[in-house]
Amino acid sequence: METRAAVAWAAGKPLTIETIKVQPPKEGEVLVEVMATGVCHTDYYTLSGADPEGLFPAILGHEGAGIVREVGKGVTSLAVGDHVIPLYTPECRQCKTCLSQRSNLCTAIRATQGKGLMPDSTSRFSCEGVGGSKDVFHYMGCSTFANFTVLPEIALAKVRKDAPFDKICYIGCGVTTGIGAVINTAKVWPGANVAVFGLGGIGLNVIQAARMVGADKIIGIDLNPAKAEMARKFGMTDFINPTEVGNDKVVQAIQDLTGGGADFTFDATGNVNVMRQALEACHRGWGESIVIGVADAGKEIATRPFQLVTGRVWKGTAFGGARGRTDVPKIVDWYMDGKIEIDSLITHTMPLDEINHAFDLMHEGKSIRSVVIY
Ligand code: NAD
Ligand code: DAO
Ligand code: ZN
Repeated sequence: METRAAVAWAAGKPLTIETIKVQPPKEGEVLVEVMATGVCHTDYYTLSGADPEGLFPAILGHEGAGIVREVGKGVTSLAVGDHVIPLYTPECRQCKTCLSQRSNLCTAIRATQGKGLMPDSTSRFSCEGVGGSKDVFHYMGCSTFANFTVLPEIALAKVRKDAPFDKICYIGCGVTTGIGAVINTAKVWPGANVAVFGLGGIGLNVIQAARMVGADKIIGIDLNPAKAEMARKFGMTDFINPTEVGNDKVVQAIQDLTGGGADFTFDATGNVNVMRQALEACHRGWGESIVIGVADAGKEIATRPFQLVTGRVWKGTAFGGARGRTDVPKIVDWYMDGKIEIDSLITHTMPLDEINHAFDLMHEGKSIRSVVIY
């Protein structure tokens, strides 16, 4: 079939809207009509060329929601008409990692997904370019910047049909990452003191989850004071602007507010110096720091080992530790039941033709999340 897609032809070049060909789903695969997709920093990171694993040409996008239009042979858990959220972290329920129940990093299709291909090592996308038709790579196994995309069955969470696509697409990455980091990875307890570095699309979801589980102090840290207002609405109790207090005083400021350090801290900036501050702002003996931010290629983290010897714990989280097919439908329910807020985080919507504007808004710090509605 043919469909419209925003194609990334080369690093550093804007996406262009093209008519592409999509091959039908093969065994174990599903054709999805994408109804809405968020535009996330990770899409831009790859488009910019900074991602050493970025492949071109590709169809980016990994934060979508849509409807199953066709199922391949052997698909049993999904049927035509089901509403789904694509998962860049699949859940096969059969690999060593899935069976262990210790991690969400399913390995079933990891090798081919990382190469921009479907599990049989081919692409379902092609496009006429200079010099004829070219195969186009998949991205994070999702490619939600195409109106129709193909995914393995194990990379789709089936969700309720009354949930609005233009809101729940954000559960495909940002919401689940922030909320899952609190609930699955840190397991923040009621009454805990929490500090969140970076009050963007991820940090705000960390804050709302911390409030949901009954955290006591929820301290937000951001260089941009304009971020404080929204963060307060989501549950932030105290704000620290490193520029105002002095960057070298941030850890002390958190220790002062919490009587010795936070029980849990979260990095949602991707800056390795901030990751160090977050670790060192943890309470001696038990504080845990969760790295959510993805640092630029080649960056390394450092602290004095004595910080760990004296009981602080450094952890990371991918997709909030969520097992997508199991946990994502529950998060959709939380949204529909009013337990979590999404609407006000989606600050901009646009048609596919204007997708490059979403990147402009991101860089100008004007958006929390932009959503493309097909
Ligand atoms: P964002 O740009 O919306 O928010 C980042 C915030 O950090 C901004 O408000 C910015 O002002 C603030 N900031 C930047 N430098 C700072 C500093 N030195 N001190 C304090 N605040 C600072 O980004 P986002 O969408 O919220 O994503 C945050 C990070 O999470 C990114 O690195 C992204 O790649 C990563 N991420 C990780 C996962 C995962 O599964 N681990 C999933 C999605 C995104
Ligand atoms: O299993 O090794 C693996 C790959 C896991 C990929 C998880 C990606 C998490 C961070 C990506 C952030 C953006 C959306
Ligand atoms: Zn698995």
